[in-house]
Amino acid sequence: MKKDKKKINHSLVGIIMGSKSDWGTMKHCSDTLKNFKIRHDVRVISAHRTPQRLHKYLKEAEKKGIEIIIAGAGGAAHLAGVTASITTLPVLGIPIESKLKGLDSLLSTVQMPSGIPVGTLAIGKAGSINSALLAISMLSTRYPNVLNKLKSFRSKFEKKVPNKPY
Ligand code: RP5
Repeated sequence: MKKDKKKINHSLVGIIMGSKSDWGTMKHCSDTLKNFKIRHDVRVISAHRTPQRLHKYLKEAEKKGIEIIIAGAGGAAHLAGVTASITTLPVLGIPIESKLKGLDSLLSTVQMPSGIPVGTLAIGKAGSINSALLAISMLSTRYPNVLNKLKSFRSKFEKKVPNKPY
């Protein structure tokens, strides 16, 4: 169902990350959403360090009208998977770079057994930016103003690519 042009006064996206140390990566996600003027909130929530905070946050997120959760975590990165097991909101996962260059984070996030999906993006900054762009794309099917901004972004993006490599 398309949303009308009424101003949206609540966050549409919730960004969560396992540690404050993930912010350097997750900031790119927040900045991308800001560029599209998509309201979002940002929290440090860990699946293993603050499990109660995670449950409380997701309960409130659903009530507050958040539509998509983006979860970044590194190492044994189960935050996105645990989040997806608690909520029916779509969950996008960002593997954070780690001592193993993020390969551990990637496999921990992407290898969900069938039944509880996590839409996993690339390791690090690229994944962080793309998670925001994917969330924007998902929102664009319901919010015509978001669709217009996305189309304009894509058109500018294409123009930035040079025709020749030299
Ligand atoms: C994970 O452990 C976090 O998502 C972070 O990427 C990693 C390291 O956390 P810190 O030790 O830096 O707090 O849970």
